[in-house]
Amino acid sequence: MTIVRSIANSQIISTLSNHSNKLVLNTFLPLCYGYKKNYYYQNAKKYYSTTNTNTQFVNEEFNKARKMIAKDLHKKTLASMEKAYGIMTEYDRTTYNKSPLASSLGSFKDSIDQLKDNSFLLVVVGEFNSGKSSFLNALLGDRYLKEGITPTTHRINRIEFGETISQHTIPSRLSNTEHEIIQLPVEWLKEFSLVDTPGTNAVIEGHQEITEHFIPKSDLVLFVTSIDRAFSESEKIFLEKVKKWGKKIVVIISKTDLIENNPLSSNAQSELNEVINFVKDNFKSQLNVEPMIFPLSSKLALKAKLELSSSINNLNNNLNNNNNSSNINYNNLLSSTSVEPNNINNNNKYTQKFYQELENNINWKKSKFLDLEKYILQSLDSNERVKLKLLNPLGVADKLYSEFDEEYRSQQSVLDFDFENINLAVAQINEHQIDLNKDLRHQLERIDTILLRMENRANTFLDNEIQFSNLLKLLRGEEIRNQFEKHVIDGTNQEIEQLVRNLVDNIVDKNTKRWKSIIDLINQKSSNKSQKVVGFIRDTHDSSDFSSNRQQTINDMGERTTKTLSSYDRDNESLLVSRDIKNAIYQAILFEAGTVGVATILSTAFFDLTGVLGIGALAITGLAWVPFKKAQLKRSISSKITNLRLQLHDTIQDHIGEEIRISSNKIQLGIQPYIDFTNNESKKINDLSIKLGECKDERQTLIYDIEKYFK
Ligand SMILES: Nc1nc2c(ncn2[C@@H]2O[C@H](COP(=O)(O)OP(=O)(O)O)[C@@H](O)[C@H]2O)c(=O)[nH]1
Ligand SMILES: [Mg+2]
Repeated sequence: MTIVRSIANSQIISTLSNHSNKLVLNTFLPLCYGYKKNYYYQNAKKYYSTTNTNTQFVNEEFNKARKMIAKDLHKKTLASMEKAYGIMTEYDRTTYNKSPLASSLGSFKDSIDQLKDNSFLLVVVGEFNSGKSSFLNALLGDRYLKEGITPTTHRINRIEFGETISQHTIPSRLSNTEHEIIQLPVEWLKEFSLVDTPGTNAVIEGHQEITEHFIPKSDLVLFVTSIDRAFSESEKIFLEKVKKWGKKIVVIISKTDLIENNPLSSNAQSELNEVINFVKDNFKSQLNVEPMIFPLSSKLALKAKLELSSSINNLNNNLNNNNNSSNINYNNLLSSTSVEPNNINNNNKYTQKFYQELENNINWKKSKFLDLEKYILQSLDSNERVKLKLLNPLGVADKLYSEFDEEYRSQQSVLDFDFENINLAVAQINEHQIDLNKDLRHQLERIDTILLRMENRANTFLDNEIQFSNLLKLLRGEEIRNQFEKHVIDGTNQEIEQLVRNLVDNIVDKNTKRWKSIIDLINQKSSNKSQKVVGFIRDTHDSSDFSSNRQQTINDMGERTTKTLSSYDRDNESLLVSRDIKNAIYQAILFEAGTVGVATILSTAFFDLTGVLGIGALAITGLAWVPFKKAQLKRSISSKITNLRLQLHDTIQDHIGEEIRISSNKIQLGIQPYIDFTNNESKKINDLSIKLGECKDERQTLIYDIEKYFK
């Protein structure tokens, strides 16, 4: 009502130029939405109902119910769309590489905002020079938009409601250009916003981007194609994009007067039909839709409206001159804040007069513009608009859902690779452990051999030394003991030490090699995929950790683990091990604490011998003890060596076995970030898929309801 009141305000009226008078006259009447809706709407409907028998009058109650349903569906659609937007934005935010969804998300947001906005966004698209601006001028009734090639036609023009005619620019959100905002005091613009676009094949960079930006937002797309080059290749490409946003497209074939005025054209109607069929067929085959097609001439339509405006003014003058009380004054008509019942007829008469005048106008008839105005006024009634408005974000959402499905598939295939890599790496770690343990067993066998040789040496020593002829030497325990140490024991520990040192070296070398082979395997397998990979580990609680994407993770863990693996101090470690071994050998054979060592065994044996000799029983049984003691010593040494073997096995198993476990763990820990990363990614994408699955179901239900209630 504000417009009406403000126009009623004489001050504003006086500032309105003739220009705006014409504007309101030519646009307000044919498209008298909103203001005194029932009155004008019914008038218009009655008017159209005489020409269109299909018009249905729906009963009031039904309308009321439908309004409530509309409100409810609006709420539900908004909630579902905002939920989906939230889910996808979060996914995009936590994705290191720019996700392919990023570009569509802005458009999705726009379409949601458009649902919140009350106005119905009609976006006029088509190639440069196809007649878009001229069409809007014809619709608005005057030349508000520049036609042809001028600097402003390079800009997006948004036409919206304003209390007075005004024009200003606002910077574009997407590019360096500006948008032209044209405000007109046209009542129906309270419900409609119009967007005039520069053209889909505009030569100046950035236009296409802007044009495509407005498409996702639009509630309805009016596609203008010129009759002299209808449905060109570039139009086809453009329309495919429009269709992907799930938009309803209405087709205008412009400049039909060109055929009629063509002196070479013998049968204009059949030529026109040909073009219509061509466009229709192409839409069907290329886009799989059957659009509404309006062939028209904006040039003739505007001409007719401009002619009419002057004749109405004359009519007003006449009426005012003849009867001032009739009140069918153009300005008065618009300025009525309420339409008194006794005025209705006059106004109705006026409306009718307007259309009759237009109908009688030869240019208007020829323009075929009426069909399109009827479509906007009548067919595109509030129900249809509710439906299209609700379907707008749902259509855009569908595009995003399919883009997500695409993303999901590609992510899954990368993750499959990752899991395969991880399995291979884990298998390698197991193999590594088996391999090292095999080496360990092998070295233990060699230690056994060394000990066996020592036992043999001990036996030989005992055979050679424990003899009656050697009695004196035997009695000097220290000497025999030194000899035993020198001939039997010495060298054994060095040999074993060397073996252990080799074993440790071997582990360190094999660790490094194995790790390298695991990393190579992961890198090599990943390199094919990593370009496409949208992977990362990002702690959502710690926004500083933005650097670790998938490749980074792999690189980092490579370096880190190589370092920890080579940080193993092989010299120190083998020194420790060898010290243990040395102790074990000497303790077992010679100085074993708490048990009887070799030396003790020997000296005990010798003591026994000397004891025997000392009591002078030498001749009797003494010598008979020698072989017996020798055998006893051999058995004792053998059992000592067996113990030693077991002890060495234990010691080496403890040290080296532990080292094998530690290094395998280090490798396992090395790939852990990659495992975490992959699990994390997998969980994220699957969670997203589940959540979006719910949104998809909601979308289906909503579409079903919208189609059901707003047929
Ligand atoms: N003959 C004829 N010319 C038209 C018609 N509509 C537009 N034109 C002309 O086509 C050219 C491009 O029109 P314009 O509306 O600026 O196209 P836009 O670039 O799509 O906005 C201008 O020279 C217009 O005068 C029409 O219905 N008939
Ligand atoms: Mg233009």
